[in-house]
Amino acid sequence: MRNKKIALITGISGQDGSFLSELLLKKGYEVHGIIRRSSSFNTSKIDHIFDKLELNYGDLTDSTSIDTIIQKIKPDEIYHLGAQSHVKVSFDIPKYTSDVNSFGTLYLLESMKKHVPNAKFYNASSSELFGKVQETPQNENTPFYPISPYGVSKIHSYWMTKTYRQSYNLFATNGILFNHESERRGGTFVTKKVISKLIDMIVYHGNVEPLLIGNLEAKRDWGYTPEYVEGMWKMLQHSEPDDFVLATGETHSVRELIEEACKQLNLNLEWYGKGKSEIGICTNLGISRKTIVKVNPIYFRPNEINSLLGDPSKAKKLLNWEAKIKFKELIEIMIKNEFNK
Ligand code: NAP
Ligand code: F7E
Repeated sequence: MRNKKIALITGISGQDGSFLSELLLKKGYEVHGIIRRSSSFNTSKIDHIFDKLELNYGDLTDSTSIDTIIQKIKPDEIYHLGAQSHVKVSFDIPKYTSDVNSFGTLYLLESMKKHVPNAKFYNASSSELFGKVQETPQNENTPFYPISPYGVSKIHSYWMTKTYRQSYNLFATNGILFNHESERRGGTFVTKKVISKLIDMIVYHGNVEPLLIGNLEAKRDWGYTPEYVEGMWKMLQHSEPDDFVLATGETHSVRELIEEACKQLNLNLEWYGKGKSEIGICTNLGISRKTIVKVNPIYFRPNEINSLLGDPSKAKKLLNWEAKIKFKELIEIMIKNEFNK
């Protein structure tokens, strides 16, 4: 009998992996993670807890490394968060995205079946599965209609998780998570990109290039990551494996995100033009009017999900999970933490 539960996290160096590691360490787990070899440091988000973690080199495209690690560690809980997680990039590298996101999940499930069939498995599924949405809001029963290589790769991963649950009686759960953000979000995702750039505007008195932005009208259900990793943990403590949506139940556009961030930063923003030529001018940054936002079509996607809105009522009822931090407070937290950095 082991005196500590052992957790294995794929994607431990990412946004969610870093917050989940902190949570599991606080709960007394022995936390192991899989990291990729990189020619430059890729552990900045977990450096503050580095000495408390057990890290193993591996890659989700390499079934041998996955199998060796699971056989060695024999985890009680596996949190599968590793992925090529950028939707726009998935249009540029669709095969690699599938190799990592679809087959990585399969390798983990096979290895779990072989070495630790009594372990619990969390699969990082995504609201991108809903794609061209078939109903609003989206819940666990809403039909899927993915429209990006990322979404399709995650459909494979979702169904493989469900198939292993049903065929081999594994405790394998899908968390269908809507967008969740924090100061640790990768810099190319829209919330982090907008907030860091607007803060740079202030710090450098407007002497920086404008924020180049894509589709201003796309709407997302944005929540705060620490709350979502708590939801992942709760899913694996539930009496049985299942599928759960985690979301705030609010949706806002990229335009609203920029407007709210400007408001909180006391930047007066005025929009001019339309479509590809739209710009945002700030009237109170220095003495002259300054263009701080510019639409740039290079950030448009070949296919776009116009709007996502989650219905998290199942998670509320069965897991007692609820997103307390909504849109405005999320932006407030991200701004505060960005300034502190
Ligand atoms: P993230 O910050 O992009 O982190 C992705 C992690 O996966 C990183 O640790 C990355 O390692 C690792 N990884 C990438 N390719 C790998 C490979 N070939 N082998 C091993 N590891 C690899 O993503 P996140 O925001 O934390 O999201 C966590 C998971 O939830 C992902 O599966 C994502 O698709 C899914 N998801 C996220 C959201 C969201 O809003 N954040 C919503 C729904 C679902 P490096 O650090 O070396 O790059
Ligand atoms: O885009 C629009 C963009 O890249 C959000 C991943 O964690 O959540 C994330 O995927 C929206 C889209 O996130 C820019 O077109 C406008 O409509 O921040 P994002 P995402 O694509 O929603 C899901 C749930 C995941 O599962 C993914 O792993 O913002 N947008 N202008 C832009 N997006 C970016 N990145 N950059 C722009 O300049």
